[in-house]
Amino acid sequence: MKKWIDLRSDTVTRPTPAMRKTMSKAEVGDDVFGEDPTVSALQERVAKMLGKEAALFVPSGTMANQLAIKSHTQPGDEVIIEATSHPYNFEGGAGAALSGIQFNCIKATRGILDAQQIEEAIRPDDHHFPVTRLICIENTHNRGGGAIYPIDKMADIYRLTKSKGLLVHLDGARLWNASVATGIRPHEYAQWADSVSVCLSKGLGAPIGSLVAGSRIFIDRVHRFRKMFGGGMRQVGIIASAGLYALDHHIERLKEDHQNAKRLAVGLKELKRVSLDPKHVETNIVIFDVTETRKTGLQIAEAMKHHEILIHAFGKTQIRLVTHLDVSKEDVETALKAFKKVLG
Ligand code: TLP
Repeated sequence: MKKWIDLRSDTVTRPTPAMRKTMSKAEVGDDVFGEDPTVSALQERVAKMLGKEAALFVPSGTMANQLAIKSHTQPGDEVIIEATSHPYNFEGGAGAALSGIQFNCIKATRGILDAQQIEEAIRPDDHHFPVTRLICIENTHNRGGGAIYPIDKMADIYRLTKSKGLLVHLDGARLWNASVATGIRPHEYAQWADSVSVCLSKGLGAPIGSLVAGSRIFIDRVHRFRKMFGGGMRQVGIIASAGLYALDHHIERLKEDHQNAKRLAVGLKELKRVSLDPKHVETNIVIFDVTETRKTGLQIAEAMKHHEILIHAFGKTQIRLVTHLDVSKEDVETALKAFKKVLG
């Protein structure tokens, strides 16, 4: 049977045989009682990698972000965030529904805000206004085409928030990609945020799992809200072991995904009616515009299915491709040939 090439997201990876073998041997216990040794090991490992006092294992990146927002804010507070960010656009309105916050969305090129833009958005201390409490940033930035947050910008934002008594949450679902691409260690990025969420089930290839990290006091609050959100899990050492395996074996290889994404971008650039700049492809995400093809993203996605390739239409005129563990160099060449037929 021919294998479909799935470029829709790095969430589609399947656990490798070696990962499954590790999972089958995992030691487990009831993690709601704090008795799962594998979960505890994963939490300690990730806290250490991020240079934070503690970390908590949760089912998804969405829950990780929303627990952070809930734990940092009070209902009625305002959270400053970039307009195309994940927590604002792709988490089902959870910020309003679960934390009663409102987002103050700022537009920024490729998702990267700078301190000055944030400073201008911070509300004055006046009872007419909501209280600005939290800044959320995303590294890498999904809708920004996998853009890496320059660490100097993160540092400037963090320093600004400290001078104003505010907090920073970093959505680091793909922080591993940023780290591998730049050589900057995860804890070096994480020092510029009060809390960080990271995912194991995207580029790292685990079937499930994210973590929230921060100070011990903050993680105690997150733990309480995880219970409230129904995210307390029992013998989940089975899945935590997949996460530990991924941290050991699947971080360095993200470089291959980045090379594959770059190759896709360079190949697509050769097609006349496609608009993208390969130098903007810094990690494993390629977003390009198809307006000039006079076809919609959805029509192109349908046409690519005839070549057994799955892609993601973003709005009417954009397409997103994401490279990952289950996409080889050869798959990329096959995909480029198919794009040539569909768009050339
Ligand atoms: N992103 C998914 C979809 O939800 C769009 C994807 O295919 O890219 N933060 C960022 C930056 C993300 O990209 C995602 C997932 C999440 C958080 C949420 O993670 P999950 O899907 O585990 O809730």
